[in-house]
Amino acid sequence: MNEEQLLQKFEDRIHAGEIIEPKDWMPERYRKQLIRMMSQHAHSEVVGMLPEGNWITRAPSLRRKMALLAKVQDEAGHGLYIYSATETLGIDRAELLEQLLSGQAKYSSIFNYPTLSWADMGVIGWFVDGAAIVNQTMLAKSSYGPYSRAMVRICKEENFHKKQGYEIITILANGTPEQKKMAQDAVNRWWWPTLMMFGPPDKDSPNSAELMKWKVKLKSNDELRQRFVDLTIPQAKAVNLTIPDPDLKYNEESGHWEFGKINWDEFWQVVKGNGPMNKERLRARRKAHEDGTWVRKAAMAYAEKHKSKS
Ligand code: BYC
Repeated sequence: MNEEQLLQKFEDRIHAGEIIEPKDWMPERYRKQLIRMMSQHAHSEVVGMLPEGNWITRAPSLRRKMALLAKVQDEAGHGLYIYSATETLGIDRAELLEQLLSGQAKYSSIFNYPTLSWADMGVIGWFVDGAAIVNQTMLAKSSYGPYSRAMVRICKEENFHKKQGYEIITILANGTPEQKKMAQDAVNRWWWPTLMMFGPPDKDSPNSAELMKWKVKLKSNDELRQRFVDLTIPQAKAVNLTIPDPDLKYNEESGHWEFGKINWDEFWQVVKGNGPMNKERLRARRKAHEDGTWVRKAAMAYAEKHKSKS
């Protein structure tokens, strides 16, 4: 078969809802797009450990400390699954890590904001993991097998993350006036950056058309953003917290919540590396990588020794 026929067969398979596996023929562009998106996702999980890791020692009780520790550990695991899934596309993990540490690779904008109070741990679980669930439930049906299977497992864990976050917020929102204020302040700071997580509006999203044609993405950035808003507003009302958007309005006809303008200039600044915490996040990742050198060396030496024995 020539290239054109192979492409036709590949697209027919996608159209028929078949799953593409690593050894199957795929267009180079599909492989490249997956490596781009999946590696950014893996990096996001690993960088995503930092804003919360920062609060493990300051969690207000042993129960909260254990839950947060487990959540941050889960995120390391998610990074690992997705790096492994990306490696099935023929790229080495060391190369992907180098792209992250050199500042060349992107990771989710959301992790470039600071975590200023304990309520931020609640709101990250509720909003950020909530947004991740909306995005990843769709990706669990994506056309690339190793990615979709990783998403199924990750979504299960994200559900716990979201529940622990919403529980923290519910307790603070029903607590003392200071606690309620802390919860509202966290909601005010994280709402808009969370909406940005879904990526630029569809009209400014250069990758969406191709990704949707090949069923890597099954829904657009704007569709998923809307779904998140529709799910989250009732949850905010249930705990008497206010979403910081004066333009929020329920549209009876469409059954959707309409929301105000997102500051896309801020989003692109953060993506370009100029967010409040970009430099700090990369500095922390580089330090963690350097500090881990001896562990990697020891693991390699152990593996080598084991190999020569068997
Ligand atoms: N931040 O054409 P577009 C998590 C970039 S982990 C930074 O729409 P696409 C969690 C985009 O890369 C969250 N950059 O792109 C972890 C592209 O640039 P390049 C991560 C962004 O791929 C721990 C350009 O803008 N989740 O949830 O069609 C604890 C144009 O965008 C962002 C994933 O990665 C952003 N927010 O759609 C808690 C999920 N948005 O590469 C939670 C998988 C866009 O062309 N990824 N850009 O230079 C996706 O679903 C899609 O890649 C996106 C973007 C929806 C994010």
